[in-house]
Amino acid sequence: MTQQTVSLIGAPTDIGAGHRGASMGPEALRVAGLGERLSARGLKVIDRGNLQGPLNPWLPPENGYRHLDEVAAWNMAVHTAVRQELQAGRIPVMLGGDHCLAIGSISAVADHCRDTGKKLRVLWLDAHADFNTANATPSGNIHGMPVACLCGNGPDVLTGIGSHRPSTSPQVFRQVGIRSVDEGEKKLVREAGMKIVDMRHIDEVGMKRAMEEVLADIDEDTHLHVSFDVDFLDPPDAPGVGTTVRGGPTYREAQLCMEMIADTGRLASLDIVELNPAYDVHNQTAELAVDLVESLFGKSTLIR
Ligand code: 5AB
Ligand code: MN
Ligand code: MN
Ligand code: MN
Repeated sequence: MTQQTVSLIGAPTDIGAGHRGASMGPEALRVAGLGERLSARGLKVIDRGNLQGPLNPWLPPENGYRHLDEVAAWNMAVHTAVRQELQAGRIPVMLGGDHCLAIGSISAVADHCRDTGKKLRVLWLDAHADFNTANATPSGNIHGMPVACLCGNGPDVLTGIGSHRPSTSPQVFRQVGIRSVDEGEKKLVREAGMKIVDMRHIDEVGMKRAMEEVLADIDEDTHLHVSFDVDFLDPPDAPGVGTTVRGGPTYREAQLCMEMIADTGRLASLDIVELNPAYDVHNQTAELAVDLVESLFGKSTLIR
């Protein structure tokens, strides 16, 4: 098999979040050894450094959106960088930054899939559904809206990123680990038919069966994108995020989730987002994220 190349793309901003500090995420992941660990997996790793964008002006929301222009600027930079790496045949790994940046990365992946005739599947690993709109949001924070924007439900400056509006559709997504959905957002996910494996379902059937369901219709034509919001994990293991929600997957459950994704052999792009070193303890959440990403790229106990 030819050696795969991974491109690390830092997007150091907390422009879409309600807490400051996710802007330090890319460096914390590097310090935790992300590049070295992926190299040790046999991947070629290129670190593209960090993208640049506007500073966080830390202003209140306007018309339901906080920092809309700045969020658009960051996402355009992410879109361009991710698109470029995909066109060069590499696996882009976008290091957030907050989760609003998935608008840029996933719109780029969707454009790439249209060009190459691949079928896009997005695994959204998160405590939250991130399907809010200006009307439904309790906060105005755009990191709670990327899935809606990617499905065409959002402001023009965000839904218009990339060559197709909407970039994608609810059918493309499978959400895993969900345990916090706002009142108005619940109606939106139901109406959209969003496929959500919530924590109750994982409690009931176990992570193994839940992931079998999620991965069932992945085939050799599938481009698999994983959007890994670190608040997916259980807060005692992963305190370094701005928006903790108790009752997430345990360390073992999260490992199994990642290993089963790796087994498909279809992982082609990744976001690691919402890591917030300002809330972390000795970089433990970054180290845990790196550990899980190794599993996502195929590390297992007895093979390789
Ligand atoms: B994250 C909340 N639903 O919209 C909102 O971490 C939280 O990217 C959003 O999943 C959390 O403000 C966004 C209450
Ligand atoms: Mn999220
Ligand atoms: Mn989240
Ligand atoms: Mn968050």
